[in-house]
Amino acid sequence: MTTLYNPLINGFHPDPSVVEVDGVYYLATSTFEYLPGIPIHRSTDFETWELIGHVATRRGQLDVEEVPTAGGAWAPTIRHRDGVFHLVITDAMGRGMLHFTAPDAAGPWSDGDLLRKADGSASLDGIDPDIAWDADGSAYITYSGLLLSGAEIGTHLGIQQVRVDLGTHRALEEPRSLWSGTGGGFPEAPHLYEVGGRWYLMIAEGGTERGHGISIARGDSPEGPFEAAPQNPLVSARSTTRPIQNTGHGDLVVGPGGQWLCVLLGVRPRSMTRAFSALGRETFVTPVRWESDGWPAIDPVLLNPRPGTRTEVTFSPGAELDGEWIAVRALPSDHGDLRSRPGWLTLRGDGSTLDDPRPVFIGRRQEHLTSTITVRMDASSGVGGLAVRYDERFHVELEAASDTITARAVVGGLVQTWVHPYSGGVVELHLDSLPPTHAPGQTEQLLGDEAGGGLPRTSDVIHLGATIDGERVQLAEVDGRFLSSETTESFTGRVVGVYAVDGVVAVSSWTAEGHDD
Ligand code: 6LW
Repeated sequence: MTTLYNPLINGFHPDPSVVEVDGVYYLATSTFEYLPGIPIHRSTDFETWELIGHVATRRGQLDVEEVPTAGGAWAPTIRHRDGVFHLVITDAMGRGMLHFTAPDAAGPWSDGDLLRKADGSASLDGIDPDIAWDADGSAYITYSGLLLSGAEIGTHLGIQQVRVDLGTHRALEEPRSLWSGTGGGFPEAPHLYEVGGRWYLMIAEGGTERGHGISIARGDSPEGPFEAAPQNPLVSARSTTRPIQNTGHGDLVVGPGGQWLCVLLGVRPRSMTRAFSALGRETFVTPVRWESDGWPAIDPVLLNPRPGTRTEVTFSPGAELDGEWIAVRALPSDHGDLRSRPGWLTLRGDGSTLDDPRPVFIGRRQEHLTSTITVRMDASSGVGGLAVRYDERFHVELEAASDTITARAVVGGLVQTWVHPYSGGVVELHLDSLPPTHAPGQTEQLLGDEAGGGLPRTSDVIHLGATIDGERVQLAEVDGRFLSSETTESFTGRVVGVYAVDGVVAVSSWTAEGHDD
């Protein structure tokens, strides 16, 4: 019996799509302006997932170097046919709608071909492409007709579909409109499945926030017409107090033992009714049953976190940066150098800061609601530190310079700093995300009983500290709601990383420990 852990993949991993090939599952998620883009996780049992590679590992596959924040790699569909993996995605505000292929899901993947309109003039207009083939081998691209450029930016044309020639990557016809849900906003994330001789069109609707849900319709052909299921939405956490909210944008697969499963995105908000999701959108899974009337039923998404983890990263000579490192509009290898100083990760500042679109920053997703991260850093020849970021406008950091350590919170353009003197040299920096408590002076984090318990009033509290000459000092505490997907209005999530502003900054170890109890 498979244990379905939830989250299935912890940390910023939205818009999951999954395919089964010879009993092995391959799952892809969105990465927006981060590189490498589009991680592929593999599992043989749906319990243990391993990061095996990324689709976008080379410059030019995605045009994210210049995309605005929240642009870039949006919502993949991964499929497999005749020995080839196919992945379609939108490089939003970048290249457009793309088709990648690879013989092995671990990569290398192709450069990516633009899926063009029938006249060849430009990319198909829309997001969230699905790829499916009918019995004759015709390839269908079904997508969400949200316009992301031009005078009519923001206009939504509903769910659209074209047949494409995968040789020329041109549409073979003008887009047709398909069933677009039960009336919820943002019909998106369409996937087409042929099951038992019928075609099912599953979509997300209601927007990717609290109203999110999944609905389905069916017809005799991939082109429709489609008849809506009477029980839509099949899954949604809207108007519930479930710990996993915003559930939607899913993909179906036959899991181990023939059990149908739906992978989907969700968030784990904490606090009272207006709650905050520190980590952003993560990947979850839930069982699917086919009823006798030929409609699928999707179970509510139940919380079932894995045990906590401890990750230690050292930078031994000859090693490469592992695949969990990501960078903003750049590859981690553009910033992180393991050769100059053996045993250390060296970053060279170029004057840019975390407020800039391309900071000298490499990081890893915050994976747990309770998380402590420590780095050992030498900033004796530069200025740099340890940061948690959502984007350029929302970040919190500890920054070491020659004679000071500065804690800084940047929240939508508002800046607060706390400065602590030190004598320079190697320092340990600590960035902890802890549950709200009744710590002295922190009673505002809870509502209710002063003696203990009480209702949390935020997602978490970010503690910023440093160990200097063997002594730990606490520089600041920052309310975690300021770095949540709700406050930042972000499609991404928390990424914690090291950065350099000026000169040379080196890191000898990274330790991340956390749990979701
Ligand atoms: C994605 C859309 C959505 O393209 O958010 O929740 C967008 N779903 O389907 C970005 O992830």
